[in-house]
Amino acid sequence: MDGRDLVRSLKAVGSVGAAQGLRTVRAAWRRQRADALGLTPRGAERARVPGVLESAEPGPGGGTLRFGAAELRITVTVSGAVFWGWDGAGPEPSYALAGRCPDPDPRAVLEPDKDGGWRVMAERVTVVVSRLGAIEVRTPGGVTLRRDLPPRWWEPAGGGPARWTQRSEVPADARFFGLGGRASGPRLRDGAYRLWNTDPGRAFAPGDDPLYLTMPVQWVVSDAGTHLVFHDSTWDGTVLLREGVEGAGSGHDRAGTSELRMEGGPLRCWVMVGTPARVLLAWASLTGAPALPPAWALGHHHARWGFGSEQEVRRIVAGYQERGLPLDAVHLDIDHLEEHRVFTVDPDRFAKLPQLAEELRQDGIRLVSIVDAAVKAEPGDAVYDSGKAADAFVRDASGQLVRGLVWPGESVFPDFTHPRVRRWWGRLYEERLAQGFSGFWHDMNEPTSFAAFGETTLPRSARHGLEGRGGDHREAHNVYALCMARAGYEGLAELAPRQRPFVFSRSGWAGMQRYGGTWSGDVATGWAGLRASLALVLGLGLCGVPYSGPDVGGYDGSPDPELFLRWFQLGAYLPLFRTHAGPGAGRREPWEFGPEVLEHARAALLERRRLLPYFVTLAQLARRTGAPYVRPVWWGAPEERALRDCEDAFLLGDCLLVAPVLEPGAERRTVQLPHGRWYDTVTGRAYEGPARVLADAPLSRIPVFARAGAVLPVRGDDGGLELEVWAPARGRTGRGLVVPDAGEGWEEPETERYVSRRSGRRVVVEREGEGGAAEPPYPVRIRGFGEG
Ligand code: NBV
Repeated sequence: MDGRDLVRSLKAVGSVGAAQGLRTVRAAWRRQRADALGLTPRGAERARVPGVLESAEPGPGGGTLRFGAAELRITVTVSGAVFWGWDGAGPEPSYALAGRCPDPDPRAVLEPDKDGGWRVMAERVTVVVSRLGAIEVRTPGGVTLRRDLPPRWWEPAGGGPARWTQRSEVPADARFFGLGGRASGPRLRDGAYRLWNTDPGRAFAPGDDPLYLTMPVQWVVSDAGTHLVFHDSTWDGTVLLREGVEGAGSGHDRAGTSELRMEGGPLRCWVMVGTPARVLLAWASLTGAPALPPAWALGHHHARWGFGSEQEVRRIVAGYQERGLPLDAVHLDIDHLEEHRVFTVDPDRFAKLPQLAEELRQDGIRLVSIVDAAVKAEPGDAVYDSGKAADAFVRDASGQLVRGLVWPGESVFPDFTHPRVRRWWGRLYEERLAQGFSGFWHDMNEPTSFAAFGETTLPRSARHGLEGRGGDHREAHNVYALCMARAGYEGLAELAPRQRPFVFSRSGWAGMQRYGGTWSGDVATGWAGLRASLALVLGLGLCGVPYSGPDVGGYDGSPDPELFLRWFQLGAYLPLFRTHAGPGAGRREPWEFGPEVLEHARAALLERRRLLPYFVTLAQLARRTGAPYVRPVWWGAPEERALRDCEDAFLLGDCLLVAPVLEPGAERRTVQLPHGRWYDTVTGRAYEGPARVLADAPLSRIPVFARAGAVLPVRGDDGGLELEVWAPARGRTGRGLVVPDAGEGWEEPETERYVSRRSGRRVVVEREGEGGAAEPPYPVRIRGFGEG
């Protein structure tokens, strides 16, 4: 958004003060840019490559290899993940790691390889290093999954951080995924993907890159196997991807390539190899278990920028209730704040917020508050005053506070990379809790500042604490939101110790799942935006962030009834199911689109409510195993190429396959089914996979398939838990897991395991336990029986 657009939209939402503020801050911004340019110029640079291997020294889990001009340390850890770092880089300190680096695997040993190279052999992976510093990751069977060419550094002759490039080759048939939230995914085609969290400044669509949440986390899926590679540097960078080409007939294969260019930071990486489930388990054990959302956060959320008043909130809630539409949370955007200041409430329009919150809570509806990162720079503003006293705000190299322009006008930015500042910020949520809020929606934390010129974030020379190490914004930028999420999460856990915090954040980085989830930001209203919103959820899930979802209906425009409904139907199967839009956009209440849409939206809402126990289980399993709720259809069979290339369907846990309608006018669609029997959950019709089938997709529903044998927990008509069991194919068995709702505290309920099998003309379901199989403690409903 440029300066003029901003003034227009500020006026549109009634923020004339902020609009005037923009004009006065522009000049200051011009100075800030000059300061950004004031970073020591890089000047002449010298290129360096590792040189020739001179010596090798075995150590725990691997060892150290010394080259003529660089040193490489390799460690295989007990979690099966492999670490390597150049030039003395170790795994710590790291913003991504959940705790200390896992212990080295004592069974992994460094030993000589052929041609003067060395290798480390571990249970699930072999790493081979050539005498010039190329690194190959191989399966235990010896098939190459990735080959990193020797890296190259560019070092400023006058000193300062080195830039570096790492070029890698992957099998010709490989597909790339991940890199955080990418609108053009889930399969990342040839192109440049930047690693710099960015507010695109307008509603985004496929092709807009980067977005709010980038991560140097890459998945490579090929016939030979699956691996995740994480380059643990928070600096700005770019990944250039090029898929390979397989030689036709007698032609040669052209390997796929991934080239990472980093502006700085250590050259170190982690690699995880195995089935997708194993890879994410290793990733979650390294970077932390996903925070568990409370059950209400797995229901339906309704947000809007511009509810305007308590009366309006009540009116919307009543609209849901009168029509029998389930609603679990209402989100208040910046318009409920006093002059858009963080941690305030507009006393006129939201005079009795705690009372409203209590009323809603009685009806089973929670209030969620937006929390922006920036603080209005105005003496007298309580947050500003206390932050100033706590020396909490980002300064420039000369010691001046760095100022930007955000919704409240001229603003300053807490330095969340400082533990002391995180503690200060965390305590501010006390005010939100007193207002009755149950959840928190972090925004504008890339961080974003509306600049009239150049980049809309802080100057690169801005100083940050970086956990006491000190550094500038080039290093802190990408972890700013991660640290804000940590501040909020830890603050809330301390303020309300009996309650699990519920936080989700627009921006973030590797490891953010420890504190909460995210949403897809301002996705453009349109069919392309609908497609992008699924790509984001899938990509983020593979990067370890299982809880996310789009603004259903899109953020900016007015969806036609069909688009709204199709988006709503998709949203009903995504972890965060939220309708939301910005000012000037059409409304997003389901009854605004005519009676037919209302009826079908109601069906989607009721189905979501019925599936709530399944969502609760998926959330718990994500916490325990790292597996996202929403998984690519290749999750169980990454070697199946047709599944790798399927981008328009997803698995919801182990039991369901959801095939949303992503184009206008479709009344049926093709669906790529993985191996096994699948039932259309509405017609009960059975299909045998692997197959490409044509499924009915009338306006009333999107196709959803259940895996034969699946046992899934659902909510019965009386509100109690029931097991829905899809008949296993003859001679086969099935299974399912149930984790009962833990409430809002920290209790960790046990995972219940169920098996299903056929016995003559019946389907038998049993609970597995130490004392043998037992009757399930819930009513059981068998589906799909008789079809095959
Ligand atoms: O707080 C206003 C919006 C919010 O509705 C949206 O969800 C965020 O992604 N916010 C962005 C700031 C507006 C930027 C144009």
